[in-house]
Parts: sequence; C-alpha cells; structure tokens
Amino acid sequence: LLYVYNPLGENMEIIELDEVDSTNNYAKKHIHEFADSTIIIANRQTSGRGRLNRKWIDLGDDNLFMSIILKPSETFNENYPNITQYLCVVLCKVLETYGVKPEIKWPNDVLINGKKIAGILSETSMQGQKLGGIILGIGVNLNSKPCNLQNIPDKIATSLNIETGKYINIKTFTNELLQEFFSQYQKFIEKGFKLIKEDYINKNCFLNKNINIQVFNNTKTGFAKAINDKGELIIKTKDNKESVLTIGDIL
Ligand code: BT5
Repeated sequence: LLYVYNPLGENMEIIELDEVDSTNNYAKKHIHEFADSTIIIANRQTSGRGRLNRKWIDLGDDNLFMSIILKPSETFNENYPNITQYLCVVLCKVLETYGVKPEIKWPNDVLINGKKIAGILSETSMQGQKLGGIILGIGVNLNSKPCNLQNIPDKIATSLNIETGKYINIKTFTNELLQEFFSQYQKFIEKGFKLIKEDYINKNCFLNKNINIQVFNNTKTGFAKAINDKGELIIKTKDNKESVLTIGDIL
C-alpha cells in the first residue's frame, strides 16, 4: 500500500497500490472492508483481466489501472449493467479535453483512430441474495513506448501520449476521470442508459454499417441498425430479421 487520499472530499477514498495481480481481484477480495466509492489504483498490474478470460496487458510505467467500488443498493437494479457504457461516455469526454477524437465500439471499447486505448470490465460481487457491490475496472493506456504496443499480439492498440505527442500526468488524468464519473453518477443510477443514450450513439463508430459480431462461439453478420434504450445493439441480418444483442465483440 502506498497511500490513501481523498481528492474529491470525505466520501471517497483512493487506495494506491504499487503492484497487484489485478485491481478488480483486489477489490473483490476486500469488498466487505470498502465503503461505497472506494477507488483502487495500482502502478503495476501483473495479471490484468479482460472479459471472457482475456488479458489486460500492462504497457509499463504511468498507465492507469483502476477499480471503482460501487455500492448503490442492496439489490440489483436493471440499470447497473449499463454502467460500463456510462464509463465509456465519461472516458470519451475526458479524452476529448486532450484534443483527441475518441470513438466507442459497442458495447464498451474506446478507440482513437481505430486503435484501442482503454478497456472496461465490470463485475458484481454477491453476498447471498444481496448485492455486495459492483467492481468497475478500467485500464487506460496513458503513456506507452511505441514498441511496448507490440506486447498486445491480437489487437491494434494505442496510448494517449502517442496520440497527443505529450507525456500524460496520470494523477491529473485520474482526477479528471473520477470527477467526470461522479458528477453524473447518481443521475445515471436513477435514469439508466437513457441519460447517456444520445452521447453514446453520437460517439459510436459501428452504427449504420455492416458488421461481423462474435457472440460466444457464433459469428453473426448484419447491419448495425440501432442502439435501444437498454444499450443493446440491434442488427438486421440478411434474411431481414432483427436480433437484439446484449453482449458480443464486433470483429
Ligand atoms: C477489456 O476486456 O478491454 C477490459 C479490460 C479491463 C482492464 C482493467 S485494468 C483495471 C482492472 N483490473 C483488471 O484486472 N481489469 C480491469 P476485453 O474487451 O475482453 O478486451 C481484452 C483484449 O484487449 C485483449 O484480448 C487484447 O486483445 C486487448 N488488450 C489487452 N491489453 C491491452 C492494452 N493495454 N491496450 C489495448 N488493448 C489491450
């Protein structure tokens, strides 16, 4: 443990670790000890996780690995799964202040110039029938050497310093991200995806295009027609049928 500080007032505690396997693992393990809005940040992450057992790769010094612990209620609410999309929109807003043009790839990838700059992983911790908490993990490539990007074998990635040509101060960026996140968080919990639908759609780079999308072991092909009020993707397949997708990876 490096230190704990409260940049946004007494309600929020930031726990900064030097090295951890995964900030999401750490948050999950200690979820009972942490209050709502506790933030876990690690300087190095040795086994970062993506969705479906995929890995999140540490690109070296001064990148962001963070988990936000949220305990909005004791029972599950239908708005909670959309929190990753909320964080996508928040992240785009902060990135825009750095002069870049981020785009969202449904459901929760953020890209700059078609290259992946961040990943979001939300997990829930149940305590019996009750919701123990939501662990909202985010990794953002802030400072990477161009050669380190080759450590990601299966995807074209980028980082904010490469896109802007400037070193990015991780503390400043993290505070901006958390401030933007908590500024609309309560409203989001009440209103859900509808609150961000317009922003989310405006930033989406795969709508109104023909796409291939992998859903578990199936690949579907279709026209990305719309995002509905629940944040789901509606595609129209060749036989003119509509499919509503809640998860998947646009290829
Ligand atoms: C994600 O999964 O993109 C979610 C990643 C969440 C990482 C954060 S870091 C803090 C917290 N603690 C954790 O352990 N995790 C969270 P997914 O959509 O499944 O994408 C994973 C894929 O992204 C990998 O298979 C690679 O292709 C690619 N990838 C891995 N590391 C990357 C990086 N640093 N930059 C860009 N792409 C990367």
